Amino acid sequence: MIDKDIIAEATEQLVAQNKEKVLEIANKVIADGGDPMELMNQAFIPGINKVGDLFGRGQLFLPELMVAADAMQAATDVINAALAAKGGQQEKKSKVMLATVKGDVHDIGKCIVVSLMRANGITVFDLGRDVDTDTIVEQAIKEDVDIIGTSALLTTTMGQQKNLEQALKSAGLRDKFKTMVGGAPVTGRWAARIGADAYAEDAQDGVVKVKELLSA
Ligand code: B1M
Repeated sequence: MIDKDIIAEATEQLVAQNKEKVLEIANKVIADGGDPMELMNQAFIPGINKVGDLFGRGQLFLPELMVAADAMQAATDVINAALAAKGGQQEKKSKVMLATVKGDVHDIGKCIVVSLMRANGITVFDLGRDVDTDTIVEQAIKEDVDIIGTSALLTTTMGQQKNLEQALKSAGLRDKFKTMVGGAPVTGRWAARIGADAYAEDAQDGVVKVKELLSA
């Protein structure tokens, strides 16, 4: 367990957009053997959510949101490197493709999902962010993946997840792939409504859902 004062300090420094301090704390916690996902889930995600709330309420502006996002990205890089170092025997059988949908550049959460899946031995093809549906379908065929996962952080880009379902259906490919959706505004209801096979609330849930989909 990471000391609760360190957790509180990490959250506070992220909200204060202090990248240097955020990095210092992240590196120290990892060097001291702290759990990278505990630091992410208990400190940095609540911190960036607070930043998002302040931005949403007009108490913090876009330039500050961008500085906080940069600090969050730096912290995520440290966490992801620690997860990668933990390894994870790659299971060649399970192949997942992940992308943040077209029109959406939010990729911090998607990158955490990628890292945690890899740390759990899942082979992941990461297409990045702002990826259009045609590219997702083309690459899924090319890499012969089992699951296509999409992330959407904007209410205006969630529709891209529905477009993917429709594109797969029209191409006669819907049964070839399982689909999974995630992202802050995405819900299980949305997944059911668009016909996705699974919804994952966070990175851990993403790993669980991949395993469930592959054993189904
Ligand atoms: Co923006 N942004 N942003 N933003 N941003 C939100 C999403 C917003 C809710 C903030 C707010 O107003 N309160 C709001 C959206 C409102 C809405 O849609 N109704 C918003 C807005 C408005 C915008 C802009 C339009 C602002 C502007 O330009 N005026 C703009 C849009 C740009 C675009 O995409 N076209 C914009 C830009 C940005 C930055 C570039 C500054 C930056 C992103 C940097 C980056 O990602 N490289 C940014 C950030 C950082 C945020 C907030 C503050 C934080 C997002 C984040 O990183 N969360 C966000 C507020 C919020 O979400 N509370 C906000 C931490 C991350 C770990 O969580 O991504 O949810 P999350 O991922 C989780 C789970 O959702 C899940 O697992 C992850 C780990 O637990 N998950 C999956 C995610 N994908 C998954 C896929 C899976 C499984 C699980 O399987 C497929």
